[in-house]
Amino acid sequence: MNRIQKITGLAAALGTFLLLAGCGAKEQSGQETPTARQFETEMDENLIAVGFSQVGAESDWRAANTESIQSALTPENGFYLIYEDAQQKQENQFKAIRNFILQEVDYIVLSPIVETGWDTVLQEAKDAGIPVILVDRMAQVDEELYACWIGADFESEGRRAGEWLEQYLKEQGRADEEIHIVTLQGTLDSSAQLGRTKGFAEVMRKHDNWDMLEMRDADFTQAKGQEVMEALLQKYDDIDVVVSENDNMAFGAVDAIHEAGRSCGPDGDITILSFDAVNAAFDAMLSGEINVSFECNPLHGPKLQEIIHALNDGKSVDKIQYMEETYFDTSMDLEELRKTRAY
Ligand code: GZL
Ligand code: ZN
Repeated sequence: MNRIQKITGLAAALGTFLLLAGCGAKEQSGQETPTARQFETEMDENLIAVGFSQVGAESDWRAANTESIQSALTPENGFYLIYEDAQQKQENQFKAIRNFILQEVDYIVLSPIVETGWDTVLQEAKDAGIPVILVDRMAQVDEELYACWIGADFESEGRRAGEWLEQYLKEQGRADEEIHIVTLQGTLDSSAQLGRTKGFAEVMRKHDNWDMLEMRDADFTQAKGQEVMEALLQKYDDIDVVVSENDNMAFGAVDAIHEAGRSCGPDGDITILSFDAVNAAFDAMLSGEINVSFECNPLHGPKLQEIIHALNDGKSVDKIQYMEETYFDTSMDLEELRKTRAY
C-alpha cells in the first residue's frame, strides 16, 4: 500500500468511525464527513502528498502566503495537500510534523514560527525519509535536515529601510537633527524579526544623531501593534519615527497615534516605516497614514511547486532561494503600481 493509499485509508477509517459512532460530523459541523469513496475519487496514487505546517493567520501577509501555496499545490498540479494552521504555536507545528510522518507524506513544507527548537522533529522526518522544505522563515538546524529554503532576505529589507530613512531625512533637511525612533518588533526569534532588526541596526550605527528609544515585541498582529504603540506614546513624548516590522502592526500603530491626538505619515509629525507591502499598506500610504512599506513577497506557491517536482524527479535544487522584492512609498504612483500586484 503506497503513501497516498495509507493517507486515504487513515482518513477513510476516521470518516467511517465518525459515521458509525453516529456522532456524524454532519450534525456537529454541518459539513459532510468525507467518505472513503470521496477520498478515492479525489485522490489518485500518482499525486504527491505534501504536509504543510503554516505559522498561523496572524497577518495579511500570512493569508497571501497560505493562498499562494494552497493554490499551487492542487490535485490538478499533481499534489494532495494536507494543510495545518499552527495558530502561532510551535508545539502545534511539532504535532503537525509528527502527524505528517505517521501519514507517510512524500514531502513536508514548514514555515518555522521561530528559528530554534527544530532539531529533534526534523531529524525524525529525515529518519522517516521525508524531505523537508522550509518556506518564509529559517530554522537554525544542520542544513542536512532540510532540502531547501524559500524566503526573503530579511536583513536586506531592514538595511533598505534604514537607507530609505537616511534619504528621506536628507530631503527634509533633517540629516543632522536628533531623531527619536521606536520599533514594533515581529514575533521574537522569527527570521523576519531577527533580520529586519539587524539590517536596520546596521544603518543606525552610521548615525549617532539617531536615537532608538525602545524596541518592543508586538507579535506581527494589528491588535498588539496598537497596544504597544499606546504604551510607547505614553512613555515617550517625542517620537519622530516608528519602524514597524510588518504592515498589520503599523495599522495598529496608526490607530494608537490618532487616538493620542498625534499625526503620522508624510504630512504628520511621526514618520512610519513598515514591512510586507500588502494591499492594505497601499491604502494606508494613499490615505497618508504611513510613509513607506518594504515588500516581502509571500507568493511562494509557484516556486514551491517547481522545487517539489524537481526533487520528485531526482534533481538537486539550490539550498537557499530568495524571492524578488522592492519597496513602495508615497512619492510613487501607487494607484498605478498596485494594479501590478497579486497581493
Ligand atoms: C515574513 C513573514 C512575516 C511577515 C508578517 O516573511 O515571516 O510573518 O512579515 C508575518 O506579516 O506575520
Ligand atoms: Zn525627536
